[in-house]
Amino acid sequence: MTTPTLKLYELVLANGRSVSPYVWRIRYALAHKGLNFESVPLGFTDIPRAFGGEFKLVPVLEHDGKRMNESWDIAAYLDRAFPDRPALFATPAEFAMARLHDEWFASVLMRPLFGVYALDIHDAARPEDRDYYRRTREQRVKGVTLEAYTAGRETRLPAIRLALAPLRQQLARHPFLGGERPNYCDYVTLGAFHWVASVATVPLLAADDQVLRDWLERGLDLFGGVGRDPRMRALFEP
Ligand SMILES: N[C@@H](CCC(=O)N[C@@H](CS)C(=O)NCC(=O)O)C(=O)O
Repeated sequence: MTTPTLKLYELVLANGRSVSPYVWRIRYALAHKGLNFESVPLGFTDIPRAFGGEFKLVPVLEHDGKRMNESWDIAAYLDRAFPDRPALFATPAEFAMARLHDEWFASVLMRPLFGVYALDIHDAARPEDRDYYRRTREQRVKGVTLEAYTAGRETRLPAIRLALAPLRQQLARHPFLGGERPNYCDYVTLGAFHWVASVATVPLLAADDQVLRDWLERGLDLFGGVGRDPRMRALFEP
């Protein structure tokens, strides 16, 4: 079924791949609801121009000419605007629990992951975006260069792998974080792995991390394989 009125503004790298973890969760959310969309690829430095300064970050979703940002607002909007499609959040409690999952993942994992992949993102960005990315990200880490910020990054991988233990425990009980079927917790988490897989020059996960490997394979296969992309880099050590 086509829904030509939806446009998703995405952040892309030099190879054209969509990189943002927040965009990826909306890609999955749209697929979950069976909604097609037109993709509008933007580089880092295109974003302010594309929205006349109204939005500084993507995802931005356009529906019937109305634009909105913030991935959580977009996800909630999709359930309101398309109530006849499969719900992303079956109840307010599910919405609240998925937000809790996102808060946990963001506070425990997103910054350490940035610490490992900050320079890889720079190197994978479009050449015309690299100076902007470096300047803004080095400001964010108090003027430390991306090279210094990521130095010795391999030594930080064991702690990150350990921090993923709650996911493995849940996935030993159920095929998806959401239980028998994927829910927004899966999309939030898959989004982060897509971010890493877009840029990683060092694999995040150990070769024998079978539980996460199996879940990722299931996640990539969802909705006819929307997550499959030959440009993805290895997430697992050989
Ligand atoms: N809270 C926002 C975060 C979105 C966000 O951080 N987007 C990043 C990409 S991961 C972005 O657009 N960055 C552009 C820039 O830094 O100029 C959401 O959930 O949508």
